Amino acid sequence: MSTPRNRIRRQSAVIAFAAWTALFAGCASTAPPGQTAVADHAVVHIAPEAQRRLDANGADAAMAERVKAEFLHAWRGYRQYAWERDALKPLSNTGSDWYAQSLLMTPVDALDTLLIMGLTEEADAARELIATQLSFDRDLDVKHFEIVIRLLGGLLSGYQMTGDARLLALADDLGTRLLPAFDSPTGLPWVNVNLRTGAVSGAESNPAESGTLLLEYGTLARLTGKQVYWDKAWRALEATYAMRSPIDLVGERFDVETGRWTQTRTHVGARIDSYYEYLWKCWQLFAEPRCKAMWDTHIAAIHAHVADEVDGALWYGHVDMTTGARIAPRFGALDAFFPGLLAVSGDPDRAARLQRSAFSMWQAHGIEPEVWDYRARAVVSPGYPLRPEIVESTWYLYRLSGDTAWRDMGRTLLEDFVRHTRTDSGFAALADVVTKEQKDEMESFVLAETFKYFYLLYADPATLDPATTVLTTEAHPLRAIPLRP
Ligand code: DMJ
Repeated sequence: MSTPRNRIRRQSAVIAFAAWTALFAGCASTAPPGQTAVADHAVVHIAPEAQRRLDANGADAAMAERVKAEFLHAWRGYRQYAWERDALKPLSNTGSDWYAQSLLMTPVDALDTLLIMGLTEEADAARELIATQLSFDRDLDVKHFEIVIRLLGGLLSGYQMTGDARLLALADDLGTRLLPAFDSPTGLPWVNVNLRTGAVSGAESNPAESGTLLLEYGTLARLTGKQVYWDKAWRALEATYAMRSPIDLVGERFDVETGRWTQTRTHVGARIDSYYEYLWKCWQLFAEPRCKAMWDTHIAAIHAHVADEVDGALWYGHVDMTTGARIAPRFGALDAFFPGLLAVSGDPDRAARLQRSAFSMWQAHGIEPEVWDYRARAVVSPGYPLRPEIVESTWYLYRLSGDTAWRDMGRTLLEDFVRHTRTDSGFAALADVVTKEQKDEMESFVLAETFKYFYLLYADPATLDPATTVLTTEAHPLRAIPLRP
């Protein structure tokens, strides 16, 4: 029914969409000849009844403002106590760096969240800092995977949303400096690469680190016209897939020089998680059918061997990649991204069931642990570094169904999160979710991901459409434009 309230909601949705499209204007003209936008390629479908519910619900403005205020609390803490450093230490009110010199992790990771929340002044300050102070000409051995997902991803989304060519130039310079990481006998990337010399180290890697690269390098290839970025990341992805077991699963660790597994335990969590995520999202972003085929192979095997039913609840545990034999009933904060991936890839029933399981893990102590034994319902690893994954899944479930039960779940998550982790200057990781003892750490992904997903859950749904915009594993939004025609 067309009530004045609904009309206003629709109008604000149109305005928000126009604003989002404008944010991405910088990338609109950069597609090489013969390449087209992929609105008709959309592989994420929002059912008409879900869309009606989303339109009727609109924004929960009070909750969105509350999230924004909490985000600003942390951002201002970073500005006051840790400006120009990699991260804020939220108990001692100082800054910390990953390496001998800062690479501005927090501003680069947080820039697109500032833009999405409409915090223009703060976003401009962050962008000027990045454009004028960030240099990758440094004698630093950096973690290839982390630098790709946090910095390369953040620079690319920042460029696409602002059109600021300085961010693309930084991304291109960074990409060039990172490429030696792929110079192993197998094409699987070394763990570490020196930004100035290209020296590499760290032979024992894992599928997440070799398979969570294509969204960023592929987008960089499209924006710069340098095919080498796509080719290197593609070879690493294919090499990872080629190592799958006869039952189509991948293990937890391998050697990049030999291409042999050094740990054959498998699951959907740490060291594997985002490899699966990028197979689906590669299909979504680049319309690359080989990614879809790899995804189809793996997801069937995951349901066949990794899924576990316990007292009517769905979990995904730890099994052997070769035999499928069960090893341990373990799930955790990182695994909690999987309901979101199931939802966006078109499996809403399993997604909802697994999300309820993950929420039960959260509720056991009012904050989720890093690792949880879902049979004994006991904490295995007690830390909580303010991870976003369970919030990410809550957003996907809401955004694809319009069911406000997920917003209610998100409210509990937010209240618990703020109650147990807020400090005078930001939010502190927990050393132990049982005792709630805090640690002097606030990872950059708190501002890149955790608060972004909380905000999207309550903002106008037109703020970000998951059918046309792909969020990287670090929640950096990239537009769905293919690499090839
Ligand atoms: C982030 O850096 C990314 O989401 C990554 O894929 C997994 N770990 C953290 C957040 O928990």
